[in-house]
Formats: sequence, structure tokens, C-alpha cells
Amino acid sequence: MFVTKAEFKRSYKRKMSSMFGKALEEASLADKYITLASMIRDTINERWVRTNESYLEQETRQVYYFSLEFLLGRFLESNLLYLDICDTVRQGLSEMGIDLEDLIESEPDAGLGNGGLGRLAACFLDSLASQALPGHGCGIRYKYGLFAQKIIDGYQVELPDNWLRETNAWEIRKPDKAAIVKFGGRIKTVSDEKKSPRFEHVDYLPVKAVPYDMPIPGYRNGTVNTLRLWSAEVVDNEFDFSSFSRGDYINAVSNRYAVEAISEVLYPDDSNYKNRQLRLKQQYFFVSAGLQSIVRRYKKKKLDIHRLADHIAVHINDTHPALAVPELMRILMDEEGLGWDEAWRMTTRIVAYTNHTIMPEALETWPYEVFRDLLPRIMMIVEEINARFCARLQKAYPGEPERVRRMAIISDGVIKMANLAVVGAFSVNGVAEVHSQLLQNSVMRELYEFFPKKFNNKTNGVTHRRWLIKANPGLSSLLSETLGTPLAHQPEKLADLMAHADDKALGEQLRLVKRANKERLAAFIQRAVGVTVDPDSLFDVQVKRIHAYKRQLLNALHVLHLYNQLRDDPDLDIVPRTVIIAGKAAPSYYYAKNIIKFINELAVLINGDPRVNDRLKVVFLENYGIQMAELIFPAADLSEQISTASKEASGTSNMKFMMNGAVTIGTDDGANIEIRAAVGDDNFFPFGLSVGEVLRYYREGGYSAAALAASDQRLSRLIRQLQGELFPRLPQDEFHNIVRSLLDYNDEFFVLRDFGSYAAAQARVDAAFRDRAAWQRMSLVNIAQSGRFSSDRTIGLYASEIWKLTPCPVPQRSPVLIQK
Ligand code: 26W
Repeated sequence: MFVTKAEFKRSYKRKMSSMFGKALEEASLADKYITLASMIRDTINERWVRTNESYLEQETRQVYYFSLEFLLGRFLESNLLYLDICDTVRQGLSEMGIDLEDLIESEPDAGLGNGGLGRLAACFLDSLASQALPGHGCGIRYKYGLFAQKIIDGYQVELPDNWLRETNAWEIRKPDKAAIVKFGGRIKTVSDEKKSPRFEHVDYLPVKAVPYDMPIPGYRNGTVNTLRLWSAEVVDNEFDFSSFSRGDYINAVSNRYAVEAISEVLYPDDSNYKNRQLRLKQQYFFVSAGLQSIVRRYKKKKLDIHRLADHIAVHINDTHPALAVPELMRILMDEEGLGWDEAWRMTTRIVAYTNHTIMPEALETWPYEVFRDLLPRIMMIVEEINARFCARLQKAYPGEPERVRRMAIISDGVIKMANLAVVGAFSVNGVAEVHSQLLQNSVMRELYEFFPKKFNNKTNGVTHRRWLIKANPGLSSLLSETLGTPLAHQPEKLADLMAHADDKALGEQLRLVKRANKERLAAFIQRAVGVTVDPDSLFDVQVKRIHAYKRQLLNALHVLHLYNQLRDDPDLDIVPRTVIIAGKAAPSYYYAKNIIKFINELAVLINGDPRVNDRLKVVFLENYGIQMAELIFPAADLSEQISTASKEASGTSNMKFMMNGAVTIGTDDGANIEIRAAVGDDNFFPFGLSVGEVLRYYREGGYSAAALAASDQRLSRLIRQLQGELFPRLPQDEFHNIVRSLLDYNDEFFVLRDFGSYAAAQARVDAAFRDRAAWQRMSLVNIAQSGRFSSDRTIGLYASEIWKLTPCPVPQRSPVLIQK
């Protein structure tokens, strides 16, 4: 690897000419980007090889994190940062007339995920590598990531995200490591007098799974782990020649499309399960390919298959990869010749499961027939697992057939993936204290009573390297200077900041950093939506998927309420506020799309009203994703975490905001509860119903939204305005669905019920923000307490308590970099 700037420049030009046969002057932006990326990849590759060698030599236990989603974002800048060559490269490029920013900006975002669950997987990979833990990702190389969101006349429109249009500099295709995944067909039982019957899969459709490996470097530690993403291809010599020879060209070609469709596109639904056969195909496809490659690699090491469970753990990110349970059974029995009992003992020592949602509509179930026809052998195995499990249940609960039916894996004509995951995993965890409690006490109560030892909690975390060090370099360097220590490998050191809580000079420096970040965001907003916002105003931010339970509606109604107050009293003294909202709605989620339209209409109304727009602005930013998130968190003053209590499993944006010094206005839900406990009530704006109160209403009734709306003038006015009074330009029934959800469906998410409490909390925010020094102190306490929400801590706990994994540092051989 290059050590000095001069060396870098020389190698860059050499690389350029060897790759493109071009001199610098002739190179396009894409050429320049690819050249740099390939140079970095060469360096990473050396470490990658060494990491794998060292894992092999030490025979360390390895974990594989199976996830249908990895929301990775861009790589170039973080790889430079992680290799500690950012400054050398930036200066070297600049001397050659190239702006590193332009190259960074030209990289497409790897958006292979929907939201929290996908981003968590990416943060976990980062923490594994940065703590030298042998942990790898396994997923699908979608040709199209999450759709790009366009806002046209206030409405969301979806465009395909063709992120692989240009070459992906960070992946390596490994055709020699392909696996065959079998769909459909029949199972023939081959009986052999002496032995137990064998099962032969015939007439199936073979699909070739080709891995693309992406390197996941740790932060300046020499470790490079692997994210293996699978792509579906037609088996070469099986391009249905029989159809060809019968002259059935159309069928032969369309078969090809059907196969490639498996890894074509990420499903854009977040927490709303829909029965789609293609999604089941995706799940089996990557689970089977992933497990086959793990077992193959293990055997290559000439290790004893009977000891597999001592060497690997497979973690499943929600139930999406729950087929890992029967598929591992299949491989162990049908391919490795183990008996049922031993295979089951091993499987249930290997698989661990995390649940990410308690929303009933997100729980995956597959109709029996769909499952059987697509995965006949897997179906047999699931039936056997179910039969054995039900036999145990009948023994434990004689005379309680209803309980057995509820707990069974197969009942009511469907396969219940959560039940399969709980039965097949040795560990089941929720993602925040309250969420894990809810799983045990309600959603999975009966399974918990039967398997109490499996259940545990692992509160989520986010990688502070991306969300603090990379996204907010100003803050990060101020913090390390103040604390006299780098934070990359010790986020817990942030707590030392508490000793500086009353340091006025530091407060002022922090304020200046925030102010600069707000200017940067203000400039972006100006470019993106043409709205001028005041960097001195309170930046009040809610960014996340649009969902009824996340209650963007509550935020929007409060904005409208502020507007009403300003119109009623033109001299009203409120702290100038910029309300920033961003997020995508699932394409078929009409209610959520309607909310987006409502926010955009409010923005037009308010931003265009000179009577109020010196004190209130509303901005909806289109196409929220990792990149934009990195710009937004560092600039936020107020973090909106306002889900209906009991609905948000954890939340992770709450942690990213906190790390960047935003103060939270939030309900007692998910990880908000732990954040509030960490910072204390003086540094948090709590409001709303508690989990207990929400559950009691659901159980016992006693809430009438219509009665509440009628009795509260603020609310009845907001409803009238929604019904059309405010938007004469629009059809009168534009927001009819929203009104109906509130009144006719009795406000399932307690928007109206929590409105008063929310408005009061917002008034406290307003008062607090006037005292700049006091606000600064609150912000500092939030930063100081954010260390425990680093995914390093979370992964440390997964490693020690679930996976039994120990760090395996990679011996460093390459020269230490001297930056000149
Ligand atoms: C369509 C099936 C489906 C079901 C659930 C798709 C996606 C999901 C995910 C569970 C949605 C998700 O991202 N859940 C979020 O996971 C985060 C990481 O644990 C939590 O912080 C969020 O609270 C949770 O909503």
C-alpha cells in the first residue's frame, strides 16, 4: 500500500492507465472514481485474505448474520476513513485537480433495506469487524434496492433504484463458489432394507446462486469480514434445452426471467406481511445457498461435521430467514447423513433469532399449499418438527388442544414462521427492554412459558463510527480533544463528558459545531425544495418510514395547531421553528401516502404565508436514505420519537439523534425508555400514554376519539381543517381517510388522545430552547449518555451471551501509515 502522498499520486496514475488506458486529463468522473475505489480495494483485499487465513488457522467460532436486508449506504468515504488514508488521498487527489467530494458523491447508495431492521444489520457488521469478531453477513444481491421516492405535487411517486447500473467497485463475483437451490418438484422415498429411508428430490427447478462478496473492514484494525450476497442465475446447461428443441423459445426465455426474478428486487414493505410467493422464494434461495456454502467451507477445513455447532452460529434477522431451521436439518440429514436427533440437537445449538416487531400484521405466515408446492422437502421436515413439538405440548398441556393449536408451527392452514423460529432457535431476543418484556408477557407468552430460558433482551445500538465520527467530524474531533482520547473503539468514554457539563466554553464550542451543521442542512434544503430556513431556528426533526403507528400525523397536526395559534395571534411569541420530516411510504400503503400529501400541503400553506413564515417553516425532504440521514442527524436540535407506546420495538434513529446532541421529545416506547432513563427527565421531553395505559385501552375500551374531539376546540378545529376547510384547492375528500381513521375507527394509535400531552411537551421545548446555555447542557448530557447505545456494546453482548464468540485480532503486517 502507498504510504506517502507522492506514492499515492504515482500509483493512482498508474492504476488509471492500467485500467482505462487513459491519462488523467482524458478520464471521466466515473473513471476517476473506479480508479480510486480499485486502489482501495487492493489494500482491503490483502487484509481480507489475511483475516480469512487467521480465522482458518485459529479455527475460531464464526457467526453468520442472515438478513433479507442490509442498508449499507456508500463505501468510499468510510473505507478511506477506516484505512486511515483519507487525508493523504484527499490532498493527493486535490494536487491532481480532483475533488474527493465529487468522487464520494458519484457513488450510488447500497439501499438493500427498508428501514430500521436493514440498517441495524449494517451497523452490526460494522461493529463485528471493528471489534475483530469473526462475523459475516449473508443476504441477497438485489438488482434493485429500495425504490427512489419522488414527490410530485405533494404525492409520493416510486422510481426504481438501479444501483448496479454502473460497476459496483466493492463486490467480487465468485462463480466457483456457486450453489444450487432446488424449487418445486417431488420427493421420492428410497427405502433401503437396513437403513432408514432416504429422500430424493426429483423434477425440481434448479436455480444457481452465485455469491458476490463485499469486504467489511473494521476500523483501523486490520480485520476485513465478509458480506456474501447471492444472485440468482439460470443453471448454464439447463437453459431449458428441451423447450428449445421443441421450438418453445418463449417458454425457455421466460423461465430464465422467472429465475432471475428471485434476486431482482427488494420488497418495499416494512412491517406489513403480504402473502407473496416470490418473497418465500427469496427467503429459501439465500438461506439455502448461505447454509450450503457455510457447511462446504467447514468441511473443506476437514473438521468433523458432528462438531459443527462448536464452530458456527447462524443468526436470523427476524423470521425472514427462519427457513434456516429446516434447511440446516435437510443438509445435515440428506447430505451429511446424520440422524434426526443429532441434526436437531445441532440445529438448535446453531440458530439464534431476533424479533423486531410486535405488530400482528408483520408476522409472517405462509399458506400450507404454497409452501408445500414450492419447498416439498422442507415441508416434510417442518411437518416433522411440528409433529414432534406438538407431541411434547400435548404431554405438557393435556386437555388443552386450543393452546397446542396456538403454539403449533402449522395450524389454521398456515406455517407460522415466528413459532418455527422460536422452536428451532436456542436464543430468542427482543430489541429493547420493553419490547422483550412485551414478547414474553403477551405476543409470545405461551412460547415463553414453555421455553423460558431461550428468551432474552438485546437493546439495539448504532455504530458511532458512521453516525458520529463520519457523519459529524466537527463534533467528533471536539469530543476527542475534550476527552483527550479517540472514540472509535471506546464509545463508553463519552460518559466522561458529564464532568464537563457545566463548562460554558465547551458549551459555546458545541453550539458552533451544531450551528455549522445546521447551515449545511439549510443549504441542502434550499437546493432540494427551494425553501429558505433559518439556521438559528429550532430544527425539529422526524425522519423514518411513514407509518400510522409512528404518528407523523401527530407531528403534522401539532404543526397545524401552531399555525392556527400564529394566525389567531399575529404577535404570538414562539421560538422560530423549522419542522423537518422525511421518510418513504410502502407503495401500497395508501394511508401513509396520504400523510405525505398532508405534510406537503401544510408546507405549501405555511411556508407561503408571510404572516407566519418568519416563525414557522415545514419541510418534507424527498427520498430519505442513509446519505441524507448523515446530513440530518448532526443538524437536529429536537428528535421526534412519538410512536404510540407499545408499538415501536426499539427505534434506532432515536440513538443517532442523541449521539449528535439532539434532545428527544418522545413517548415511553421502545428504546426511548432507556434513553430517557440514561439522560434523566431534565434532559428529555416525555409525553403521552404509557404502554400500560395503551394496553388497558385496547383490552377494556373506554376511549372515544369522537367524544374527545368534540370536547376539545383545538381538535375539532383541526378535524374541520382536515375535512377540507383549509385546502380549498384540493378535492374535499382528499384527507377523508385520515379523518376516518381518527373518528370512524376510533383513533387506533391514540393521536387525538396524546395530542394535548404532546402540545404541552412542545410548549416546554419552546421554553427550554430560549435559554441557550441550558439547552446546550441538555444536548451535552445526551451526547455523554449515548455511548451505551453504540452497537459495539450491543454486539459485545450478542457475542458473549448468545454466540459465545471471542475477538480474533488479525496480526498486522503492513507498514504503519505515515501521513505526509
Ligand atoms: C413484510 C414483512 C416485514 C416485517 C417486518 C418486513 C419488515 C419488517 C421489519 C421488522 C420492520 C423493521 O424494520 N422493524 C424495526 O426494526 C428496528 C431494528 O430492530 C427497530 O428499531 C424498529 O423499532 C422496528 O420497527
